[in-house]
Amino acid sequence: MLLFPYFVREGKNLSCYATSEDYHLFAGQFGAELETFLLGLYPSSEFRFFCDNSPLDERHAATLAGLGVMGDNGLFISHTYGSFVFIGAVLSTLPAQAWGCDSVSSVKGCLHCGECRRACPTGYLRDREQPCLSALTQKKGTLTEQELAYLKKSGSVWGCDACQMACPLNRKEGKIPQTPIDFFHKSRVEHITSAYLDTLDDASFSRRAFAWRGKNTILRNVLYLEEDHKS
Ligand code: B12
Ligand code: SF4
Ligand code: SF4
Repeated sequence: MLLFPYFVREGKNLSCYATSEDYHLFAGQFGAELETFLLGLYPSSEFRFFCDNSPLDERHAATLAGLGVMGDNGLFISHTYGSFVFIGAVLSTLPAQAWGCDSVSSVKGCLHCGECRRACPTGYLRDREQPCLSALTQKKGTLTEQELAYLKKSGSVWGCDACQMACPLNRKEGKIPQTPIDFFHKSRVEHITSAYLDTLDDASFSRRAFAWRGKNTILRNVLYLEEDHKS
């Protein structure tokens, strides 16, 4: 299991994870190089890298690997960078003993302090009948009045970080540790407007993490909040 810390700064109206270019671009390139490296060491084995697309629950696997704890906000919280980490995995035909990885850690929980539940803008962490705002901002089509009310309350056009910003395990000496990975410091956008989306050609748009549901989905959210702001 591998972790890619990504926190630089909080986004103004979008989640931190989407402020740089799409992390799948970084992880994909990293994973391809790692597979080649491992194949060089063990030519008769097979290696396959995953990030966000593995058949495993990546949060659970990272906890079993001893890299951190499982948070009540549903996220994996690493010892060093908190929950602002993307999780990667390498699956291999090489026996676990050959990696020195033949035992697993016990799954440990977080502080159970309840800060994430209190901060959750839709109440999803208190009542699973409510939608998670992150999923809601990524939902295609028309949103209901209730869903639009959640959008308005949060002001987010993409993703949600409320349960992570509230979590005390994400702060070391009062600050959220910044990522040392250069990729996440470049090509940043921390406030999305319809004018900004207009400036993106198809190739630039496709390199953003908010592109995967198509332009209409994020544009719907942006236009709704811009209209609401005017009225
Ligand atoms: C589908 C998906 C989503 C969906 C569903 C989220 C979810 N919680 O599963 C949506 C679009 C909502 C989403 C949102 C986000 N995601 Co996402 N997502 C995934 C994906 C692709 C699969 C997850 C999965 O299998 N879910 C299955 C369901 C059943 O899991 P679950 O809903 O958590 O349910 C379990 C627990 O919640 C628990 N449970 C059940 N009832 C209750 C009730 C309470 C009160 C509690 C506390 C728990 C609990 O039991 C359930 C079964 O195990 C993974 C990548 C992967 N392959 O693992 C990334 C992944 C989990 N996502 C990630 C990220 C970064 C996010 C966001 C932070 C992005 C953002 N800022 O908006 C948010 C966080 C939302 C949250 N608090 O969970 C990272 C998480 C990194 C980390 N440190 O943990 C992952 C691992 C991707 C990656 N490779 O880095 N995601
Ligand atoms: S991402 Fe937002 S809406 Fe989803 S569980 Fe966390 S705080 Fe709640
Ligand atoms: S805010 Fe508290 S309860 Fe929620 S994940 Fe962090 S430590 Fe756990």
